Amino acid sequence: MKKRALISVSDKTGVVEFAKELQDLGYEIVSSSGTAKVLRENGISVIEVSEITGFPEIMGGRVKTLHPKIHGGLLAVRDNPEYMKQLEELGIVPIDIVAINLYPFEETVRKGAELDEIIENIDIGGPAMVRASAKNHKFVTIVVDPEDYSYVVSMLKEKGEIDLQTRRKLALKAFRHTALYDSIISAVLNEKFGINEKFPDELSVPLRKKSKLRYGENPHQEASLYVSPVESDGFSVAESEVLHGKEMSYNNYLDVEAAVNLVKEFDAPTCVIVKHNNPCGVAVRESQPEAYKEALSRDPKSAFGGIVAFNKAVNIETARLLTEIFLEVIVAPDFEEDAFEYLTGKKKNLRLVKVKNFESSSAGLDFRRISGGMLIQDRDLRLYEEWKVVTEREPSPEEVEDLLFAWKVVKHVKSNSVVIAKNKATVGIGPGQTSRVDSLETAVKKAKEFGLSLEGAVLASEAFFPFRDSIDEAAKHGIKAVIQPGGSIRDPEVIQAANEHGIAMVFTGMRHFKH
Ligand code: 93A
Repeated sequence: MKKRALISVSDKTGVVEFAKELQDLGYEIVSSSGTAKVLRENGISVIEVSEITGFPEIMGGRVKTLHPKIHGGLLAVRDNPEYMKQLEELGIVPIDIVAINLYPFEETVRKGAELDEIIENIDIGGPAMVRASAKNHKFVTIVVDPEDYSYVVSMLKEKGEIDLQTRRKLALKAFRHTALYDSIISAVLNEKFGINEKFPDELSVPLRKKSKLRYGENPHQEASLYVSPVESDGFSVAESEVLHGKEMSYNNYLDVEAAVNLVKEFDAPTCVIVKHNNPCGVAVRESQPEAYKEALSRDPKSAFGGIVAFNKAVNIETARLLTEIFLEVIVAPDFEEDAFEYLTGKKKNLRLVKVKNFESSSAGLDFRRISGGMLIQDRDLRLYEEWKVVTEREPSPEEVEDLLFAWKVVKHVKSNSVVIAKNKATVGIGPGQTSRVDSLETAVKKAKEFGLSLEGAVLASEAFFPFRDSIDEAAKHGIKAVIQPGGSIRDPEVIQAANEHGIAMVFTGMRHFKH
């Protein structure tokens, strides 16, 4: 009996060549109507599915291959004589090779189609055939990716068959393909129906590999970058364009994420410099080069090899300054043409990264892997619940501006975190200490190291002060205003300390732990 190949594809890329090769190798080609038409037009003889089923395609193609004559052929267990006898009696012919790709659901969503059209593009018969063939991989080769046509053909030419290990690999790929397809449908409809269920009982998160990374956090760890096909029209660091320079590393992506999320908090020209996921200098100024100069001056030692983020397109004046020290990445909504020319001319390796849809807000959830599971939460997108002055002294208008600035920064620093700021620039940042007063000490130490005055500065703490010690310490250095969530049982003691020192204090009612 002649070997049979079933081909039913929406994406017709490479299908004509593939079918021709199979025909030359002695396969009989079976196809659904659209595929059959293309193949015939290219001189390939095809048996239409409807000829086999004796049933026309109905309801505009909603039902075309869903038939025992097809599915019996896909699921035929060649080494079971009883089953094979059944098939023979019913005139069902086994199918050996199957090439399918599904209705373009994602593309239909992306082009902004109406819900009816989106739903019509949910493939039913395709996945059924893909899954049947993958289940029966012991006898059937299932190809879901046009990229695989050529090596399937070469293996057939070389060995006369597809070996079992290859059939298994292709089956895994096929199951992953239908699983991804369904997870995308579910995610898209969740949004389109306005149901927006965030924490369903079962969760499948669609992700598609974008690139293999050179290595992970360390050279002995393997790593890859995956992107979300359903978040593709929003703010995306994963889909940033690396316009120039060395390949982005795993740590570069993490630092870019940290830097960009912080710089997005501001409207006026702002520069954020990040090292190991924490900011080491942040400044808001009227002009971008000023913002960069100020941010850099806050901790030039840490900034070496840092990630620099801007909230406006990088201009030529800033570009000139950026080539003065070694930096890993410059990330921005864009680069002005002359700035881009200048930077690429001066620095071969410097990564220039354009974030996708910088202006859109971050969507989706925050995922953290733990052994055996995953922690999922809302992103920390809000700033404060209230703005309540709790001290006798009200902060001055300048202090209010600095408090708000420091509060935005401290939200993006690893806990425990303290940020000291003045004139809308950081003066000292104390990240990731195990006690709050240690964070304060780190921030003070940084300020002193770079000759920055703490007199008249403000202080932000991402969580409440458990004791008055930090306030007493801050007062010693001339800190004049403090912002913190409040909520400690010792708040009265902390407020009293502030009053004693003439410090103004604001409670935000919102904590920003960052682990
Ligand atoms: O509408 S369906 O869900 N019903 C079916 O019975 C069916 N059979 C194949 N979609 C179905 N297909 C899909 O049609 C395939 O997965 C493929 O994407 C497409 C190929 O159709 P045509 O050959 O007519 O272009």
